[in-house]
Amino acid sequence: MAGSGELSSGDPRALGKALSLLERGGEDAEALLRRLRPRIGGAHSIGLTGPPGVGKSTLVQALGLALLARGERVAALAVDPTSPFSGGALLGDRVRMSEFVARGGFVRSMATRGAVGGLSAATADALDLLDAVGFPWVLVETVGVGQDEVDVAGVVDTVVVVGVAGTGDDIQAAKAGLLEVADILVVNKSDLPGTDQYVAALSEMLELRPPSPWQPRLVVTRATTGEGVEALLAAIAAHRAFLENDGRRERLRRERAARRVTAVLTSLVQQRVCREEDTAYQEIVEAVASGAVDPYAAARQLLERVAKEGW
Ligand SMILES: Nc1nc2c(ncn2[C@@H]2O[C@H](COP(=O)(O)OP(=O)(O)OP(=O)(O)O)[C@@H](O)[C@H]2O)c(=O)[nH]1
Ligand SMILES: [Mg+2]
Repeated sequence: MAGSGELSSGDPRALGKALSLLERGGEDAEALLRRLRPRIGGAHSIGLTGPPGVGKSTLVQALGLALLARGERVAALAVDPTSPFSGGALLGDRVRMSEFVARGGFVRSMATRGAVGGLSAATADALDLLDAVGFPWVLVETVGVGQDEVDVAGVVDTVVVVGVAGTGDDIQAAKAGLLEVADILVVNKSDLPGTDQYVAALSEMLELRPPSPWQPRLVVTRATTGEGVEALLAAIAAHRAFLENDGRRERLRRERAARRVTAVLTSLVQQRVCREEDTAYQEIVEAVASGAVDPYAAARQLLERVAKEGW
């Protein structure tokens, strides 16, 4: 992509184009990431996840505004695993984030598409780009409580799981394993009835956890008025400081690198080996379907064939 060398956090149009390029994937995307690589490493990313409608976008905007008011540059990514569309798709979010954008915040929506390595890989690429162009803070909103959200949580530095009182969503989130990956738990809509009891129940649950080097913080917010947002920023700062200790950030980087390589490798192998138009592939799938060959032997045969043919 011509001119990508001049990509900067102050040029939303060029950034939007570059993010679209990453989303599409392919050689140009890889070349862009390669060029950006030396500039990566300064950003802190914060994932906000939780059930639909709990106030994640409102909270992202409130956090974004608080950071902008401190003179920081902030980008927000809205990742929607359920939508095949991107760019302008999450119109609701655009509206909810209009003040953030008016004050110089950068917002972008991302969708699943067919990214090599899946949604979490695409998100990791987008985070690299936003990091490299100089955003010190990147906020990532992910909608839902499924495996995609848990995967996306694995690519951000600080995971904030957002819930509200009285919906039973907490049980759903616990089932999906989201509470396990939370660095910070937020109870939003503190103006709703039942908030105190919900907070008490969550605190109890946190106390019952086995001790760990980082004990998840619990923060109560009212995103629509900004109440509790400073406390949330303080909890984020505490988690960030925690990561800087004892080489934790380096270890995290290493773990993530391993996961990313594995995700990309898995996709590449699948793309090369499992081609629906390939008759040898079709035959072996048929053989498994009819019970003549077991799936393990089939997979090994396919791998061996490609290894012989060359990649
Ligand atoms: N009463 C109350 N309403 C809130 C609060 N925070 C957000 N809301 C409202 O809750 C609704 C949903 O907020 P969003 O920020 O869109 O929630 P979301 O979690 O991003 O929703 P999805 O992206 O659809 O999952 C909006 O009408 C907000 O104005 C709050 O603290 N109190
Ligand atoms: Mg939202």
